[in-house]
Amino acid sequence: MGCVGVILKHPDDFYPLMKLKIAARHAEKQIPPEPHWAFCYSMLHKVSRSFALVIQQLPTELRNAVCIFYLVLRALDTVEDDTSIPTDVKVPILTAFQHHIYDCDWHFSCGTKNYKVLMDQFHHVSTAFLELGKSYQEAIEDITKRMGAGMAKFICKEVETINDYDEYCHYVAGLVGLGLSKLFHASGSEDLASDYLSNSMGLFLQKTNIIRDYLEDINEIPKSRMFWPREIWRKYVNKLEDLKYEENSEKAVQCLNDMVTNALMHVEDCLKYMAALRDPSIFRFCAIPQIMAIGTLALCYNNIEVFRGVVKMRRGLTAKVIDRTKMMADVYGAFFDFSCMLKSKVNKSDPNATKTLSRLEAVQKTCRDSGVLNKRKSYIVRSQPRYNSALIVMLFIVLSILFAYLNAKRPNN
Ligand code: IN0
Repeated sequence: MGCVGVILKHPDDFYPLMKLKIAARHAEKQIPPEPHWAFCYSMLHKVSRSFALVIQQLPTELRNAVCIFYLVLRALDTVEDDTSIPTDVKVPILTAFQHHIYDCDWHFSCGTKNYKVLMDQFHHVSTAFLELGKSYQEAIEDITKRMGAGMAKFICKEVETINDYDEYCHYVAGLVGLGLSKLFHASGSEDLASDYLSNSMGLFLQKTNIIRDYLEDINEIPKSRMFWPREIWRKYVNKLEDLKYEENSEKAVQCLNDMVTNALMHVEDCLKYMAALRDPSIFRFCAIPQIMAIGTLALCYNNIEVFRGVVKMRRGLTAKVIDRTKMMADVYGAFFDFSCMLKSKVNKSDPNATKTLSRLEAVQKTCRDSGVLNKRKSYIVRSQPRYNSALIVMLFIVLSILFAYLNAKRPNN
């Protein structure tokens, strides 16, 4: 569907989309003048799109630490992901990464596109890292060390059991939660959150990514990447790749629903973590990715398209989440709405229906018991497009501007 079609189908996406565009323009103009910081912030915008905007809203000192933490993690990820690096070269790089961040002369060329630039010019990241406060540096160093070791462990090991799955997700995302909690605490704005809840925040995000990216990971060249645990998929197929074949559609969707049900077990911990945050900008930074995750799970659940192509929340819905997430009431509201959507998709004949429904009911109970589910705009998408007069006027204005612009650009003859 074209841009105009999407706006016609979801007219209330228009305003938050415009706001997001303006915010992105504004953020891009705020790149710091020092070359190393300029590199870090422009790289952040290139690799993380909307998430960069939320980082940008953090208080300056914490924002710099999070920006560097994010780029260090991306660099580690680039090394881990690059299948052209032999294992005996890759493992020592991963396990010594906590030293590389202190060394402005270190670099290792790998990855493609923006990630190649990040790796080639990693000295800018190290230079900026060395300007952070000691407590920020120590938190980043500690997590880099533990994550590098964990990634190295899983290079030679497949994700067999659900325990392995939780362990892998702990290394690549749970530790990010632990690191961020330390950075928030170091900034003086938050109490130190428990490792357990911090880990759950990362696991919920990473499990959602793993579910959503099934096809991309299985089709990876030269070698598939497999993160779905055998303990789950073996109940449905003999090989993980069999899930993508049309003749296995029914089993594939059941397996997918099993994976979503597994991810849902982290929701209550995530709500607890977010409810304890005090600083509004830190709260938004944490809450937006979490709402995106539950929204993505709602979209993926019972959806065969996960095995056929890309299933992502539409840009307008992302813009709406960014626009509307201000306090815990908004989070409870969003989790309640997306749980409703998930509940409506559960088929009684699904082998995990009872478990899925009981997890969703528990989430809804937490949201209801918060006592703040009041009158608010719903995230649930109406299936019928609504054409309202405000939209038609808006569209008319936009088209007129576009027409005038195109006319002005026509060469005079
Ligand atoms: C993140 C997380 C993140 C943000 C806030 C609190 C967190 C607490 C625990 C763990 C992770 C937390 O959020 C980002 C979100 C992101 O990058 N979104 C992408 C969208 C997309 O589809 O990729 C964007 O471009 O906007 C996240 O996914 N991860 C991440 C990485 C580093 C940091 Cl500092 C924070 C990655 C991951 C693997 C889930 C941890």
